[in-house]
Amino acid sequence: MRVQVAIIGSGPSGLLLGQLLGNAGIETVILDRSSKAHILSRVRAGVLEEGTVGLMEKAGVGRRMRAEGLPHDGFSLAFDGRDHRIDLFDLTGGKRVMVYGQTELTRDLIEQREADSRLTIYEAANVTPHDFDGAAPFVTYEKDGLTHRIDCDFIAGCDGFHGASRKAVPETAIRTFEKVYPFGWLGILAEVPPVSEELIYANHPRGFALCSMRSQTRSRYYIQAALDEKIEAWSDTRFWDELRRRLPAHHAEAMVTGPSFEKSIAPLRSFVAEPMRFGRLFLVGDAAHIVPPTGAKGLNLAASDVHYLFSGLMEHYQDRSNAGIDAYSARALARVWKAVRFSWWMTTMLHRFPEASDFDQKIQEAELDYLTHSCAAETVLAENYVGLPY
Ligand code: RFL
Ligand code: PHB
Repeated sequence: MRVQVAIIGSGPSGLLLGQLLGNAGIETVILDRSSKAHILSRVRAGVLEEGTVGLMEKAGVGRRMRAEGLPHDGFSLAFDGRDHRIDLFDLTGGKRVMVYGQTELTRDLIEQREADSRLTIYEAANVTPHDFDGAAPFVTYEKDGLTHRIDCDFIAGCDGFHGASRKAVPETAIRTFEKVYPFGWLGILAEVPPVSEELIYANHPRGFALCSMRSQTRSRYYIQAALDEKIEAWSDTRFWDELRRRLPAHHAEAMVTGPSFEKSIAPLRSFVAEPMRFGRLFLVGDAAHIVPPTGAKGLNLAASDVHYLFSGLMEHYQDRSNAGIDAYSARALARVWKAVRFSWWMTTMLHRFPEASDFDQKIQEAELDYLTHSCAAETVLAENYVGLPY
C-alpha cells in the first residue's frame, strides 16, 4: 500500500491530523496497536483551549462539542479553607476554555473518519517506521500473522509516550529532558452532579485535589496519591471521604457522592524530546512530550503540534515549499516548553511534596498569597491556562 502520510497512533493527535489532511485531499492511513473499543474506553483530559476547539471545528468535527461541551469562564483555587476565583474571561480579555472529555473528542474524530471512509488499521502489532532519513520512508506492521508494508512520503509519530516512533530514532540524534514527580493522581468518574459549576483546584495539607466534570450529571474528581498506592485499597467511600477532607467546608458539605464507574492512578511526569523532526518522521503530541495534568495542557499541546505540522505539510503539498516542515520542530518546541513550565509551576504550587522543608512550604504559601492578591500574577496564570497563541 502507498499513502502520502502514514500516521502511527489513533489518539487525539493522530486522528486530528488525519482529519485535517484528509479534508485537504491528502491520503493517510492510521495504524494503532490497540482495538477501537480500547481507544474509546480511555478516560483522560477534560479541558480544551480555544485553539483546540478551533482545530476541531476546522476539521469539521465541532458540532457535538459545541452542543454538549461546557464553556468555562473561570475556575477556583481553594486553600486555607477558602476559595479564590480566577476569572479567566476578564483577565484574558474575553477568552474561555471548554470542558469536553477527551473520550468524546476521540469518538467524534473516529466516527467522522469512518463516515469519510478513511482507513484505520487497529490491533497492528510491531508497527515500525523505516528509512525516514532518506527520500522513501515506509512503515511495517504485523496483523493476522502477516507482515505488511506501507510506503509513504512522511511518517507522523502520534503514538504517545510509550510508542514506537520516538524509539525508532537513533539515541545520538535525540535529546530528552525529564522530571518525575513523587506522587500520582487517583481519579474517579461518577454519575453525580459536579460539586460546583466551575473546576476547583485545591491545595490542602493532606494533598492536592481537583474537582472537574464531564457534564451537568457526571463528575471527574482527582486526589494526589502516593506512587505506591494500590487502587484496590481505595473503596468509593474512602475516596469520597478523602476528597471531602481536602476541600473547604462549604464544598465538602455540598458534595453529592455515588458509585464510581472508573477509577485509576496516573503518575505525574514532565518530559520533552528534542528535536521533534527526524528527516521524514515527525513526533507529535505525547510521543514527544508529557506534562503533569495540573495545567490541563497535554491534549492541547498535541493539538498545537498538529496545527504546526498540518500547515507545514500543506505548504509542502500545495506550495511546494518545505519551509513549514523545516520549521516544525522549533515552532512546536517553543510552545511546548512554555506549557511544560506552566504545568510544572501549577504542580509545584498546588501539591504537597513529601520531601518539602518548612522553607519550601512557606514559599508555596507565599506564592498562593501573592497570586490571590496580585492582578498581574493572576493574569499570568489566566493567560497560560486559556492557552498561549499558536
Ligand atoms: P495518546 O492519546 O497517548 O494516543 C497515542 C495512540 O498511539 C497508540 N500507540 C501505538 N500505536 C501503534 N504502535 C505503537 N507502538 C503504539 N503505542 C501507542 C495508542 O494505542 C494510542 O491510541 O497520545 P496523543 O494523541 O498525543 O494525545 C495526547 C493526550 O492523550 C494527552 O496529552 C492527554 O490525555 C493529557 N491529559 C490532559 N490533557 C489536557 O490537555 N487537558 C487535561 O485536562 C488533561 N488531563 C491528561 C489529563 C492525561 C491524564 N493521564 C491519564 C495521563 C488527565 C490525566 C489523568
Ligand atoms: C479533567 O477533567 O480530567 C481535568 C481537568 C483539569 C485538569 C486535569 C484534568 O487540569
